[in-house]
Amino acid sequence: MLIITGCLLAEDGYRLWLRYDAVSDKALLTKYKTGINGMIAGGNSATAVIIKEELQNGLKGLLGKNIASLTNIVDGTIVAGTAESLAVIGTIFPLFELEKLGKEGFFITTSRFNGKKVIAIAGNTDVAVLYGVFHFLRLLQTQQPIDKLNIVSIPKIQNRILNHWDNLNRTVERGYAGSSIWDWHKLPGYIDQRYIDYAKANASIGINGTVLTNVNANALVLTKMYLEKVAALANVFRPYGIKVYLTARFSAPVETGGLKTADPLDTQVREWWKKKADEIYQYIPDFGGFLVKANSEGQPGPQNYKRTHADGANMLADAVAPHGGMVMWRAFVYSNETPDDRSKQAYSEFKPLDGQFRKNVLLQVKNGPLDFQPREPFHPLFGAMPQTPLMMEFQVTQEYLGQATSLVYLSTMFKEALDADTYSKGKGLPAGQAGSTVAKVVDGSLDNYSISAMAGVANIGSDRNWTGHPFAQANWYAYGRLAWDHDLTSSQIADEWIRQTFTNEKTYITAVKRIMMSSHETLVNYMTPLGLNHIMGTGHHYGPAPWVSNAGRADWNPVYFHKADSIGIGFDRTATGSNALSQYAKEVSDQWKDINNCPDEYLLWFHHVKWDYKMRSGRTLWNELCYKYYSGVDSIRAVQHQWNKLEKYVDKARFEQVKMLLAIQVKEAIWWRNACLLYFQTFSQMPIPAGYEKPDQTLEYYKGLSFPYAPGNG
Ligand code: GCW
Repeated sequence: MLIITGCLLAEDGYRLWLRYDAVSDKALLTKYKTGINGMIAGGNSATAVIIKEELQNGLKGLLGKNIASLTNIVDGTIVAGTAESLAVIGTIFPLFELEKLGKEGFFITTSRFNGKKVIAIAGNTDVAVLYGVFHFLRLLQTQQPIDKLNIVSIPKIQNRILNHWDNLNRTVERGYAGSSIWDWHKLPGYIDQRYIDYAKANASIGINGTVLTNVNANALVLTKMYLEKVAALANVFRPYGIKVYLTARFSAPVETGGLKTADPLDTQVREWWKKKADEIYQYIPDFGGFLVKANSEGQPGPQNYKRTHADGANMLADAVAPHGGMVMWRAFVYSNETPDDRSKQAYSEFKPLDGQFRKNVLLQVKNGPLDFQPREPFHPLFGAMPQTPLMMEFQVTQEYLGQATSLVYLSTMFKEALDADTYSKGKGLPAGQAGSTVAKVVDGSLDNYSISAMAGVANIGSDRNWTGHPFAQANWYAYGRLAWDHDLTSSQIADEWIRQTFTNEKTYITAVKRIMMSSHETLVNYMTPLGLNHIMGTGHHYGPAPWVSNAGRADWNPVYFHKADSIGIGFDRTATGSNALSQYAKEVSDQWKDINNCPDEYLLWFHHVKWDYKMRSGRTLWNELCYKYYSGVDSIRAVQHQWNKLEKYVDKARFEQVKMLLAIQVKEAIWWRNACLLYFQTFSQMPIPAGYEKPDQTLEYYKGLSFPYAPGNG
């Protein structure tokens, strides 16, 4: 029998990917142990203290020996610091080399100093060195050779931010992992260990900002009582290189400031925000700035006063600018009055405002034009506003992707958006040139943005394992790693994550990586194949409800999005329909406008397709739809089977958790398949092809299900 040390202990998932269990490969362990004999970490800052502790704790766990803090270099010394904090760093790395790293980049290099072998971890700031230390520990955790290191790593995006949709009453909008980790009531006096561990986990993947509060904002967080609490959190996060941001409720001057208006061009209002910003910076000198959801889904905004989004954003930008702060203004808007295709509205609203924003404003754009659906084409704003820094907003929490019960690795979905080619004319590229990817828009390289950022809506909560589903940790991890370097592959990231979170055992890694890499496609197949979208239950978005037609407004209804009728299914967004396609560069719309050319993935997103339309596969559309739904269920059943074979590689606790969750996921997949096909069949009037198992419930049964207390409902 195979004995795997370290993984048969009870695991509750709290340690995330920072477990630092003993290196299981004995030969490698011996190499590591002989190669690492001491450490010298420079500096006295709070960050420098963390660097020392992290190295010592990490190495103790991984190597099973205490690594002494030395004063003199011996063979096998880790030297970690900046040129200022540690002279040896300045000797090993010429200044011009260090300069290339900027504020956050790091080197990890094996070198010699006075004839002694050293492993040098260097950066220009203590936080950069901390990033390097975490990377070094990652090398050991993933059992990589360390005898010849020559690593240089510089983040491609400056601001790598988590967005918490956490409310002051500790509920979390679209949160599926318990309640908010921010215990506002006990702050500022009580500092939960979780805050420190949260900061550490984020720093280990390069996340350097956190928006503490929901974009559906509460003005109270900007009052003195809460600012003291926010400051306490900021103090915890600062040494880990993490800045705190808050959501700004646009009507705060009225709600908490006693003013009669929140008009962004009103002098009193502008003064109020300036004073508010000054006050915030007194509490939190390195406050990052504001995130704003305005004139969207009932949130107040400048349009209440007939002003533009630019007027609103610029007012806040002027308030934080003297302190070096920035404003992230969300592009997720769609109006009550506009009858136009909802997916077009953000572009229509913001594109004309290009060039009108202050330098410290970023427009925060969701990956797709609608709303975090399992699959969307990229948002047409990317590439369309060369004079405005656009930042990416991904949703890490799985609102529309199976919530807490589904194993879905989101990295492949994130990469799909980042790698998409906008064909926009970037500086230095002729119009229509391939290679103007969304990633290059976001990292600023295409249009020379002076600031760049990425946001991920967090999936973190008070559950012991942070994210509810043990595999949801991978999405937090992947988000951070991609924000640092969007060129990493999803497979690489999965590999790292599995090794650190579970084991370095090859059989396990290969099997689990395969499960993760296909998990998104599997979910798309059994939920929203061929470009379908937004057919989830109303409000909570749990489970299928394609039949709903009575939601508060037309464009909240699934029937609005799938448009099934006796002829076919899908939303015509070509010139004969809403012409949303015209918002993309010609090269892009040319690929998608012809029904025979459009990739299957986006077919029903852009076209209303006849039920008997002949697909690439040779099947009719109806049969293809059946095929997709059935293969989605088959795939997740196969995953269940594969997981059961991995029992011996996983600790009992997590093995059983995933096993139970997969059983739920299979049930939910069958529910999705049956409910959707039975419903769409009422239009197609075509049979589910022979050979497929028949739905075991009626459409009426599925329509009758209700979930009054489904979690995360805003
Ligand atoms: O997807 C929708 C969610 C809302 C959310 C909104 C947004 C915070 O259902 O809960 O509100 O997106 O992104 O603003």
